[in-house]
Amino acid sequence: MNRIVLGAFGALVLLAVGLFWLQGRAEVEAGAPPPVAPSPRPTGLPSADVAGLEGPAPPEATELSREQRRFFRYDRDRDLKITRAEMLSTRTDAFRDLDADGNNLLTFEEWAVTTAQRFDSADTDGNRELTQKEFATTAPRPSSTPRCNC
Ligand SMILES: [Ca+2]
Ligand SMILES: [Ca+2]
Ligand SMILES: [Ca+2]
Repeated sequence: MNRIVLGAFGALVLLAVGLFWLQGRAEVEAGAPPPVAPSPRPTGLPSADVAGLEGPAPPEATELSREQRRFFRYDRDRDLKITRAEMLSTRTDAFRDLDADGNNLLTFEEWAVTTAQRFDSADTDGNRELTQKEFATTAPRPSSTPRCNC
């Protein structure tokens, strides 16, 4: 008999807790602000009245002076100093073109290669001398573009 009373009492306690929980939840929902209605979305393209307004100027690179450009042509590592090697490096390709055997020494024959080749091509009989007729073939060709008489 005690068990039945104790079970009924437990069921009543659980029922009371459930009612209390439901009532509290209902009060929280009643105290909440009403839901905000979503604002209507604009249907047209966005626009603004910008008459009389001026935006900031876009960034621009500063123009280097002619002397600065010449300086940076030599200053390969951009340390704002030109070493002797940097200054002479512009001549390296031309030197290597002349140094036919690649020994980093320039003989007279290597240095005068253009003239030597011109002599060899003009010396048609191969006797290591040029006649007037052979020498005439070494004359520079007239330029196809007219010279300016400015
Ligand atoms: Ca440098
Ligand atoms: Ca050489
Ligand atoms: Ca000859």
